[in-house]
Amino acid sequence: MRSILHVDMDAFYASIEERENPAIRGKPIVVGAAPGYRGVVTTCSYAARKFGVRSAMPISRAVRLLPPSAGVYLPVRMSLYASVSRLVMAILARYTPLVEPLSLDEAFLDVGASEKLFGDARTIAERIRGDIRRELALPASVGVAPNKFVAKVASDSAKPDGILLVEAERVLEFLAPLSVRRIFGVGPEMEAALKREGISLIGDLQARSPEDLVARLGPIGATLHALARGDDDRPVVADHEAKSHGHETTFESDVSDRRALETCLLRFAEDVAFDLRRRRLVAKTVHLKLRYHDFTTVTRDKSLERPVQTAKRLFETARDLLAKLDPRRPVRLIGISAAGLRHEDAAAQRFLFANPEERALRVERAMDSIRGRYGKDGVRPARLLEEDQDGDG
Ligand code: TTP
Ligand code: MG
Repeated sequence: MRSILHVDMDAFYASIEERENPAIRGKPIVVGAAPGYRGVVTTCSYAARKFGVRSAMPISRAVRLLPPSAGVYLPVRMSLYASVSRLVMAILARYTPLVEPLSLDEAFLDVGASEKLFGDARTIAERIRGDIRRELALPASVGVAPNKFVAKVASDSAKPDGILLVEAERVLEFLAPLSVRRIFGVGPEMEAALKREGISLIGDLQARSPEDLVARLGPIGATLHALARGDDDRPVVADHEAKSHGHETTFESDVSDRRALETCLLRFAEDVAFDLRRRRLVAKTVHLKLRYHDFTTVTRDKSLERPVQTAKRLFETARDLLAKLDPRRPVRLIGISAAGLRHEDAAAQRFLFANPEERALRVERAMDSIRGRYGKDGVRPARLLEEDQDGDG
């Protein structure tokens, strides 16, 4: 029996806005287009949902349900939400390498192999909710079930700020009273087609034979029948399958200033390192790529004695590689990537990281959490800030 978690943040963008501004806490919050303009509600807080406001609703309709005098209307701040998302995913990665993000605010986890280490699936779910609440001051809901489909339906039922465990023996009775709309892919049209067959609840699907459903609905009938019975053997596919991870950029005009190139490398190293830590990976090799003004491209790499996951070490290594190249040739593109990726192993971590790396790692981990609170630009090494003040950011 597998143990699958579906973690989904509650009213994600609205909860972040609420966290950022104590003055609006508890008020009905709508994130999306500005009142009086065209556009839709991206999301809204549960307090706003009481007024009937929903995601994807035209903002004009939201304003009729919830006048701006009674609620708080805010624009979307995507980069803030994305940086918080990275921290949410980093918390999830503490409990298993098998994390499959579906969007910024939700992911599946297979925690079967983690139970020895962290406790049973429910305990892991509680710990995750606790970590997210404590470290990010945000609410999350978690569904726990034998497979993805049931876990996702369960997290939906647990909302807001809840947890729901559906044991294998209870899957059928859990699903039976729910609307067929709770099955992903069943939209208004399919709902109407099912209704014509006398089917409105998942239990109605359970009561039919798969042959009957296929005869009436076509091949989709078989899928609906399987899902209605809670049969779903899709694996959780982790997002760190990638063999290397990097960043590169092409300059608008060629650059021959060494310092500017280094600044660029430092910035990329930060992003790459942040991502490595989020995915609980360490890198054994650093690659540097340069394309010169004449389009000749050179790559250099260096394998490290001990795997790294800090911007400091990635940057130093890339800078050393850069130092060996001809400083006079104007550069058109520069890139850095981390390769030889492997999982940071909680137990092995102690001896894997050399001391200087360990110190840098503590500092950068601390920066990760500030980054989540204040967005990517909340924290930057002093050198990058200097650069920004020069108007060169
Ligand atoms: P959801 O998880 O669907 O919604 P939510 O987190 O706001 O609320 P809840 O899960 O508690 O029901 O989506 C996550 C974020 O994705 C959401 O905060 C805003 C964004 N989003 C869109 O941009 N467009 C959409 O149509 C939806 C539904 C969400
Ligand atoms: Mg959500």
